[in-house]
Order: sequence, then structure tokens, then C-alpha cells
Amino acid sequence: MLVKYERIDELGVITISNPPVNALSHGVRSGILEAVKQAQADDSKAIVILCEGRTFVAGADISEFGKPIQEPSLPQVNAAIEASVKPVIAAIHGTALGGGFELTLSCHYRCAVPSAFVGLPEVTLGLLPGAGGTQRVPRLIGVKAALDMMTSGEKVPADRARDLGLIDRVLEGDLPEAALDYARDCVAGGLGVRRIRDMQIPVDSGDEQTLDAYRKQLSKRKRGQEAPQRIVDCVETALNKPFDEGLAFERAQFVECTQSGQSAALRHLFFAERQALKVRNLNPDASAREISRVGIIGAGTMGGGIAMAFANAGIPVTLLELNQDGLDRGLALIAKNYGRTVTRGKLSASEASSRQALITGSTNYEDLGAVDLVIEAVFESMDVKKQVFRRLDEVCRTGAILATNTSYLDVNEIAAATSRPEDVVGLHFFSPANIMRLLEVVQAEHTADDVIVTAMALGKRIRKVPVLAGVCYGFIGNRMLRQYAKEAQLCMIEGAAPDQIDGALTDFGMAMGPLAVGDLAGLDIGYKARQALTDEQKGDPRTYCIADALVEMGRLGQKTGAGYYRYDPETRARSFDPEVLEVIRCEAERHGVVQRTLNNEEILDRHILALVNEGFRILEEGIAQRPGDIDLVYVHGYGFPSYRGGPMFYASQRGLDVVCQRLEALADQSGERYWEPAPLLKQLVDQGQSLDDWMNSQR
Ligand code: T1G
Repeated sequence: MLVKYERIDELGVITISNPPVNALSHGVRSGILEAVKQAQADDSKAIVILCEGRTFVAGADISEFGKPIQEPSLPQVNAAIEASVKPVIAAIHGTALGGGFELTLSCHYRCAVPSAFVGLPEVTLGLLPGAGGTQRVPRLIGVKAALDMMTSGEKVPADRARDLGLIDRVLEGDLPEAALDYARDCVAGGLGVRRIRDMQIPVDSGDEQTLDAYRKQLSKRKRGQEAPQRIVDCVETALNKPFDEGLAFERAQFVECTQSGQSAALRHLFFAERQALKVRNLNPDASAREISRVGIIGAGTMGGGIAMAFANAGIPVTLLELNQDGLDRGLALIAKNYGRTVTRGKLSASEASSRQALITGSTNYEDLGAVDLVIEAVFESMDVKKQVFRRLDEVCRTGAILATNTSYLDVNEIAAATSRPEDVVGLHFFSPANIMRLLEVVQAEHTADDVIVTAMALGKRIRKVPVLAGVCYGFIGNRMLRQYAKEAQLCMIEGAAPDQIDGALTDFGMAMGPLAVGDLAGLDIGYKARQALTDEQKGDPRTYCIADALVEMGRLGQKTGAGYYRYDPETRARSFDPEVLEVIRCEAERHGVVQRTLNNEEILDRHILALVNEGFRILEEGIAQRPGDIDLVYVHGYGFPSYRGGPMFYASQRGLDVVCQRLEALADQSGERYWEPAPLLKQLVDQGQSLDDWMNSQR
């Protein structure tokens, strides 16, 4: 029974039960409407709407999008609730989100348990609140607070929601009793219906300016995204038009969003993130090991960031650095980072210090004897890592998980340095590790199934996006990045200036262009790594000669004020430097490259399709479980625009046949076998199959 209606004394109680999150499927919407009608006809004095299970309604059923909307629509259900002749009270627990929160807004009163949250996260799905949220919320809390809530999509805790006026009462005690008591109070107090549609927006003289400011701000902060701008348009309509007109405008905007490629992409990522947690071919009896204390080796930027990621999730950390100075520097950097989050208002001072207190410094390996998991984040050298793992093998307790944060080294080789390869796994974090959500969980040949189960669950627990990867050079992300970065170098030596290359990629939606990224990381990192390689190992000299020339000129990137670009010493603002063009021209001449003009379409295809082609190879080798996993890696680890769904989703949207043809054209143009379409891509195109078809064949 999705929706139950019962009488309890003078109250009519509507209970929704649609696990796992009480999503507003067609059946639920129909059931609510039926129950509301029934309640109008009986002698109940008030109606209470609540949910069974772990949460109040968490939104519309996202899996229904893209299909024809079946009536009753949620706006129709909400209209019936709001029109009720007797007060309707929503009783919230868990997270009332999206359409779930909009359902409560059509009620006349809202109460919640202290641990509850409310929110309108539609924007994270490329949507907007499509069941009255853009019209009702401004009437409750004003234009600016409403825009903050709807364009961020962030959850609001119950007490703050009450303070804002989004809910009326934070309950003491549990549901349903506390909610029924609150409803009885409403009846006893003679509180009649109170419809938000009849309220006036608490107008602020600066509202028009707020709308303009928001449009400007969003054009930068959410560049390229359609839904945020449409939310501003809906709020502007709420400000200037009658309620029903605003509701109709909102609905039209919402329907357009549901049909947009951006929303399809973001919904794809929503489900991909949940799918990624499901690892195929594991022993079904494998269960997660208890992780209550973590050891991290290396107090550098990465080790400190990883320590913060665990402390932020309430997990105590022992941060090991062999020399005291290094440890002190690492702890000071952590303190500075927490101080910055307090300054930005992201954390209270007390919360920041309680998290920081969870991180204990040590210079003694013996202090790792009792931890449940150790993550090494030491220098990227196989010899150094093997040394560390031999030492861990000696000091760590039986059953402790030994993880390497290596970016691309062979985890099998590292595991072989211990007597317990079954406890060794790769946990590849991305810098800054306390911010970047991606976590590549690298499954080595002997990694035990329960270690993988533990790592995936732990990744979610520390609010990362865990993605399983097999062992190969660079796993998923860095392996694809290598091809992408190579194309940046080739486009440059062939005649495209750094700002043209970066501009083409940022116009596509990448957070940063490849050359600006190189300057940020430091050109000397690649330069030093190449010193240890033979010419053959280095590969095509055209793919690194410019970078090496710049390094030898002392232009290491941002840290020296010049790399591919010049940087203002104060602001670090980036500017084009004609001197670099001369370096490029000389290197082109030296390597016999005849320069030419490249258009942005070619630059973009060579970068993005390099990712796609390598992604298909990664799939067919079984390094990634599914295309959505690859998309998550590139969106959450490398700044691929989320509203394009990731490289593999982008390829599907563009058409695998079109992608295949472009790759073949690039192979003809460059003579590089690398550009030949990956066999799996060719096979799907020849068979007229999609990536979804391939996924279904893998089940
Ligand atoms: N629709 C369908 N399935 C959903 C769902 C939803 N809204 N939310 C979650 N699921 C599934 C999810 O796929 C997973 O399935 C299971 O529930 C547990 O989810 C008209 C148009 C509520 C905070 O954006 O944020 O309303 O993998 O693993 O970590 O204006 O789910 O087990 O098969 O995430 O405890 C707006 C989305 C929709 C909220 C719980 N609402 N959900 O987190 O569990 S648009 C949202 C969440 C809308 C209206 C508009 C989280 C959660 P499976 P989970 P969790």
C-alpha cells in the first residue's frame, strides 16, 4: 500500500510508504490525491501527512523523467492539498527534498523532527522546482533567501528552516506521536487553513537588483548551465505576476528543463554515482571491515588533505611524517585550511577545531600498530613505496587494510612487497583531497573482496564518489588524461596558441584548459619525471619539447610567475605571453613541424575524443566496470562539465557513429594509429548498438 488513509481521533492521517525514499511515483501521487479527497468528506478536523521508512518524500521519482507525465501531476496534487477546507499538516523526518518539500509547502503547516532537512536540489539535476517551489518559497522567505536555496540546491536543517520560516515547528519527541500532538494543538488553537499562495512576497527594495546580481553571478559560477537562470526567471515572475500565472510559467520552464540534454546528463550522473557503488563479481558474503581509526603516511599536501577528508567524517587519524619539521608543516597547513573554512563561514570555529583535534601527528611507525587502515601518500617512487609497505607489513595489526594513494604505479607490485597482498588496495585521492570528491578504488590482483567492499563503503562514508578501477598505468582518469594532455602539446606545436587551446576547452565547459592546468601543477613535475626516462620511454618529442624548453628557461608555471602564460605576482591573474609563441615556433622548426591554423572544432574534438577513445579501451579491458563509472571519474576528478554527463555520455549523445567517423578522420589526418576507433566502439557502431545495450549485455 503506497498511501494509507486512516482516522486517529479527530485527525485524518495520510501515510506514504514507497521505499527506499518515498519518491513521488505516479502511484504515490494518485494515492495522496485520493486520500485528500476522502479526508474532505469525513468529519476529521485536520489532516496530517507523514511517511514511513527513513525519510519524508525525497522528491519526484527521477526515473520517471523523460517519459510522458502521468496525471495526477504533482502540481495537481499540491493544488488539491492547498485547497483543502481543513488544515493540512506535513510531518517531516529525514530529508524532504524537491517535490517532497514542495508537497509540504502546499500544506498549511509544516513540522519536523530536529534531525530533519528540507531542500530544493532540482538544480543539481538540471531542473528547477516544478511543483510550486519557485512561487511559494519566495512568499515565505523573500527573493534572496529563495534564490540562495534554489540555485545552490543545498539542504537546510530543521532548526534553520524554522528560523527562516520554511517550517513552523521543530518537534520534541518522535513521529508520528509528536506530529499528531502538534496537529491537535493546531486544531485546539483554532488554526484554520493558511495558504502560501495567498501570501505576499516579503518585498525588499533591492529585489530587482538582487535578480540582476544573481544573473551575473550565475553566468560565472554556473557557466553554461540553463536551469539556474530559469530559476531566477521564475522568481522574477513570482515577484511581478499573480500566483497562478507564476505557477504556469514555472511549469512551462520545468517541462523544458526535463527535456534538456543538460538534465539528462545530470540525471545520468545521479544514477551513475549510485551504480558505481555496486561492484560486480564480488563474493556476496563479503562484508565491510570496521574502520574506526586511520593512519596516513606523508604529511604533504595530499596526505594532509586525505587526513582532513577522514576527520571531516568524524574518523580519527594518525598522520605520520618521519621528520618533525615535515610533520609540523603538515599540521600547520591543516590548521590553516580549517581556519580558511571558518573564515568563509563554511564551518563554525568549534566544529573546525573538533575536526582538527581528530588528527594526531606522529613520527613513529609503531603508532600505526592499532589502526584499521593505513593510506600512504609518499613520494611517487616505486622504491619508496615498497619500503613503506614493507615497514607497514611489520607494524600493522592483522586485518588492517594497507592502501596506496599512488596516481599511476602498479599496485600489484606494491602489494607483492608485503606478506599480505590480499589486504592491499589502491585509494587514489585527488588534490585537494579534502575537496575533490573522486576516489579511485584500485583493485589489485590479490585484493580481497571484503577489502573492496570496505573501500567502497568508506568512500561513501567520507562523502567521496568511489569508482572501482583495475590496475593499469594511470588507472582510469590519469590514463585518459595522458592522451588529452598529449593532444594539447600537439595542437600547440602545430600552430594553436595556448589561450586558443584552453579557450576551446573552457568554452566547452571544462573547469580549466590543459595548459593552465599545467602551469598550476608546475611544468617541472613532468620535466623531472622525464629525466629518468630513455628517449624511447619519453615517446614523441613533439609532446614535451615545448614544456621542456619553458622549464629550461625557468618558466615553471604559476609558481615562477610564468609558464605557458605570464602571471601577475600579486593576483596570479593569467595573461597571454607572446614570448611563448616564439618558443613554440622554434620547437616546431626544430622538429620539422609545418605550422598551420587550427580551428576550435578540431582542437575540441582532439581533446574530448581522445578521452572517449581511451574510455572505450578502458571499458573493453575491464579496467572500469561501466561507462557511467568513467563519466564519474572525469566529472569529479578532472573538471569535465557535469551538465554534459561525462565523456562517455557525451559520446552517446553525439552519436557513436559520428564519433567513430571523426576518429577515423583524425587517424587519416594525423597518420597516428592511436586515433583508430577502439575495437569496442567500432563493434557497437557496426552492430548499431548503444553503450546501454553493451551494459545490458554485461549483466
Ligand atoms: N527518485 C528515484 N529514486 C531515487 C530518488 C528519487 N528522487 N532519490 C533516491 N533514489 C534512489 C537511489 O537511486 C537509490 O537507489 C536509493 O533511492 C537510495 O538513494 C517536481 C522535479 C534522498 C538524500 O534530487 O539526494 O523532485 O541505488 O543511495 O545516500 O520539483 O537519494 O538503491 O537502487 O542516494 O541515503 C529532487 C535525490 C528530485 C533527491 C538519500 N530530489 N536523492 O541519500 O541514499 S526532482 C532529489 C537524494 C524533483 C520536483 C522535482 C538521496 C537522498 P538504489 P541513495 P542516501
